[in-house]
Amino acid sequence: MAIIASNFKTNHTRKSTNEFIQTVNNYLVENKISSEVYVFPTSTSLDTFQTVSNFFVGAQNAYATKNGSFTGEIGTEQLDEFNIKTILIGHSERRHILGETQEEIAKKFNFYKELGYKIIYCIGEPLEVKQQGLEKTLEYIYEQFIGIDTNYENLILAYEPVWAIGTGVTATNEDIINVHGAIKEKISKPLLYGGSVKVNNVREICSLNGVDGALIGTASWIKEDFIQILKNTK
Ligand code: G2H
Repeated sequence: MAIIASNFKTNHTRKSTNEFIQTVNNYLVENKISSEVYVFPTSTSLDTFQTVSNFFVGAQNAYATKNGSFTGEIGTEQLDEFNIKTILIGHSERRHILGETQEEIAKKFNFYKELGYKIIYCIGEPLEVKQQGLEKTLEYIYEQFIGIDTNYENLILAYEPVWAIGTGVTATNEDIINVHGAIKEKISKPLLYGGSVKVNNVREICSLNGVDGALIGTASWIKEDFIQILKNTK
């Protein structure tokens, strides 16, 4: 059974999010889809998911706090209002654009772990590291596990090579198999692949050894495409 997750990033309004989820939810209700489906909308649309039943909704980000003075952030007091118990942590855009350090990421991980949240934890190397070969790539990735309890029961991992994110360049099957195989030897958790997964390659990627599903950005933002992705992986 594949795990399929859509990361909206900074896309969709409340109106279009609502249309998306109603259409996807209807499709899931009417069809026998065995995939475990996750959607990560923007924070401003988290409440629009209160009427759906057939998939999990998660926060793309939240601070390691219940509430307090953290301008621009949300905490568990806000997530609780919408019964959100799933969170994405360690996404490359938060690491590389928003400047989150491994220490901050580990703190966030441990905070949400203590509360029992399902965590989708992202790891992945930039291009200059990939170019140094598999050994260096794995070294870099293992550093992204510092401070992270990889035995946590509600943990799903996502390998997202930075050079493949939003670029249209998908990792090769060999890249994916090598990295997933190495991670799986050390950590026995579901492991998704992310990075330019598309309607026409999702089935093949999800069938590779060591791949338990996909975390998808760009190709999942149009509801018809996301439904096609679900069809291709059911
Ligand atoms: C990787 C992925 C979703 P995209 O960030 O997390 O995005 O599919 O656009 O590469």
